Amino acid sequence: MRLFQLSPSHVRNVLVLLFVSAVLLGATGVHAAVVAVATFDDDAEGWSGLACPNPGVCALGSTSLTIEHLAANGNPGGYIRTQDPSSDTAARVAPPVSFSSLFAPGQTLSFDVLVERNGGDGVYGSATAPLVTIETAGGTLVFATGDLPTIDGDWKHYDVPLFEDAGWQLASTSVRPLTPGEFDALFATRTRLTIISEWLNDSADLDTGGLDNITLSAIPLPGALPLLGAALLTLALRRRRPRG
Ligand SMILES: [Ca+2]
Ligand SMILES: [Ca+2]
Repeated sequence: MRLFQLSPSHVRNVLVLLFVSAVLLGATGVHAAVVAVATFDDDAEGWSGLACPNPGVCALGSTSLTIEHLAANGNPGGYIRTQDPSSDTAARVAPPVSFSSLFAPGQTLSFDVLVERNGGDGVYGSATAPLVTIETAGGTLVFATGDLPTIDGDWKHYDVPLFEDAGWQLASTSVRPLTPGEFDALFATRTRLTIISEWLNDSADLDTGGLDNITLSAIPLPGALPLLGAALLTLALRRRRPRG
């Protein structure tokens, strides 16, 4: 059996196929496809604010919180923000049904944040912040980050995977990592997703957390992949023909 003995012409064919495939993949776009995006250029686009028990555990009971829409100084254009609701609660935002109904496992949720102390004495209360929480039948999925924005700095971008990832933990009676397959099972029972909109310890309730460009995206199957498969199959069949 000498299945993998390739002649120089076969090697050349494979190299040509790989080059053409790379060009096709680039041309057809392996980039993430935007499923939904909130740019907040005109208004808050139906997003709602929540005051949740510290450090942002909305599943323990939340009250509604006013969302401010600002027409300028976003990233770019308009953006939304919430003000620190109280020293007992943390501000978060939740999407309207028109946005949340598009959630599916495998997507990425991205957004830009702006943390402003507004003259208060704001400092981070913790080295990590719960970027996104997903309330499920089995507890709250929490995706936290230790990569915090600069206070009174620029807009900071985050990408949160809506699929199995070491960044996700499950908070119920305690906080623990997920077991393989557990994210998908819990995600299927989700009741609410929230995004952080308050970051600082601030006794004066002055700090605000801005959000812009909340984007839901998915990696589509590249249109060129079937072409690549067909090309490789053709090559394989040609190699199997008897010579002569
Ligand atoms: Ca904007
Ligand atoms: Ca605060």
